[in-house]
Amino acid sequence: MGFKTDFLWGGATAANQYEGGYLSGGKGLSTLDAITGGSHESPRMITYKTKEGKIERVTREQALPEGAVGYIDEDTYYPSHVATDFYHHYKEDIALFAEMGFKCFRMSISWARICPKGTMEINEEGLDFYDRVFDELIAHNIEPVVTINHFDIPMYLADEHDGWSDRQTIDNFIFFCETIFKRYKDKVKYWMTFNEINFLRSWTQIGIHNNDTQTKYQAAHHLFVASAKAVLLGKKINPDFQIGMMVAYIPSYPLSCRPEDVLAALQFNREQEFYIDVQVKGYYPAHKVKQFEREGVVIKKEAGDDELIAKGTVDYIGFSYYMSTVSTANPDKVKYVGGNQMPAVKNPYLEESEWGWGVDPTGLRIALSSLYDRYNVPLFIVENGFGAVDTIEADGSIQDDYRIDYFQKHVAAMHDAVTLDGVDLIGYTTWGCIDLVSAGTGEMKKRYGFIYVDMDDKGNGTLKRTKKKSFDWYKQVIASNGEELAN
Ligand code: P53
Repeated sequence: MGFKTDFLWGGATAANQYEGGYLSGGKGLSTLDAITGGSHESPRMITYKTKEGKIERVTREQALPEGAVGYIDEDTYYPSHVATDFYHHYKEDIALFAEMGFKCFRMSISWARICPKGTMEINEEGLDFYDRVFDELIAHNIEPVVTINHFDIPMYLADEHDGWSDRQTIDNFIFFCETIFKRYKDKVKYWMTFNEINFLRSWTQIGIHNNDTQTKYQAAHHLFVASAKAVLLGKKINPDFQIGMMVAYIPSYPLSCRPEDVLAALQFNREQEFYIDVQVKGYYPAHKVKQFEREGVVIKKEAGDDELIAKGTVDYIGFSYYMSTVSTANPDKVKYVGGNQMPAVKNPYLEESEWGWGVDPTGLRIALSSLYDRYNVPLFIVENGFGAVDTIEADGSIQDDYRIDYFQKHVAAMHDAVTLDGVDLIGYTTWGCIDLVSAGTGEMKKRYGFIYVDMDDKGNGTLKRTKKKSFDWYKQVIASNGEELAN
C-alpha cells in the first residue's frame, strides 16, 4: 500500500506572487505591493515615505523609521502588481490544473482584497472574485486549500497600527477570517492560518517598523492568539473545517559528531519547531521561556491567552520543504552558501540549485518522520519544488528534466516515509505549479512551474501559458497515485 486513496495531489501558489490585479476590483494596497524585484545578488527593497516626505528604501531585514508609510514609485517596477495575472487567467489556469489531474489547489486570499485597509470594511467585489475561483475549482473537482494569510498585511494596518505589534490587529484579522469562513463555508474545507509563520520578516510580512527581538516575538504572540481564535471560530462556523498551521521546515544536520555541533543543530531545529509546538501542542516550550528570560524579552499577554492557545490547536501541520541545512558551533570556520533566508553551511554531500538551495530528498523523509514522531498529527506538504531557469527550445518546448528529477526523488522519499515509517501524510502541493514571482528574490526567472508563463523580471511578456515537459510527467504521477515516477 502506498499513498491514501484520497491523497490530495496538487499545486500551490500565493496571492501576492501570482494574482496580480493589485488595484483591480476595489483591492487595497498590501505591503508587498511596495516591494521591488531583486536578484540573487541584489535584495528586494521596500519603498517608503518618511514623516518628512522623503522617499527611501530598505531591505526586508532592516527597520523602517517611525512614522514611515509604504510608497509606490511610478518609475519602479513592482512584481506583485501584475505577477502572472491569475486575476484575469483563473479559468484558463484551473482548466490546465484539471488537465494534470489536480485533486486540490492551494492558494491564498489577499486580505487587502477582502478588507482594503485590513479594518472591518468589506469589499464585496473581492469576495465575489474568490467565489468565482472556488466555483471554477469545484466544477473541475479540485478541492480548494486556502492559506488565509501568505506573507503580507494590508498596508494601512502596517502603517497606521504597526501591524502585528498592535493587539488590535488580532480583532481585524478575526473579522477577516469570520467574513471568509462564513462566505466560503460550503466551498472550502482545508484552511491554514499563516504561511511560514517562522519567517517573521518585519514590515512586509507582519507590518512592524522596528524589527528588534522584543517587537518580533510580541507580534508572534499576537499571531498565535489570532491563529487559535481562528481555529475555534472556524470550527463553530463549520465543524468539518480542517484548519492547519504552516511552517517552513528546513531540517538541520550537525556538521560533525562533535557534541557542540549536535547541540547547534538541535537549537536550529528547535527554533522552527517552537512555532509548531505552540500551535500543535498549545503551549510555549520551556526552552523558549528560558530564552525570553535570558534576553529580557517580555511577552505582554492578556488574561485568557494561554487558555486560548491551549484550546485553539490546529488539525494538521502544513509545511514547506525545499532543502536541508547544516549547523556548527564554529560558524566562522566554514564556508557560507546561498539560501535566501539565512546563511547556510555548505553540505558537501548535496548538490545545489542555482540559488544555492541544497537538494536533499532524504531530508524530506527525515522531516516527515521527525515531525510525525514529535507531533502525531496529520502532515501536509504544502510546498516543495525546484527553482530553475527554463529555456524555450527552437520548437517552443521546455525540456525541464532537472525539475522532473527533483520531484521524482522527493515523491519517492515521501513514499518511503508513508510505507516504511507509517507517516500520516494527507497531501502534496508542489510550489508554483504555474510560474510565478519568487518570494525571496522577486524574480520571474527562478521558475517552479509545470506551466511556463511568458513574463520576465522587468514585467515584459505576453502572459501566454505553455506546458513544460514536467506537465505530463506530473499528470502521470497523479494518475498512478504516486506509483509511476519514471520519466
Ligand atoms: P522563492 C525561503 C526559504 C524557504 C521557503 O521561495 C521560502 C523562502 C522564501 O524566501 O518561502 C516559501 O520564491 C514561500 C513561498 C516562496 C517559496 O518558498 O524565494 O512560502 O512564498 O515563493 C519559494 O524561491
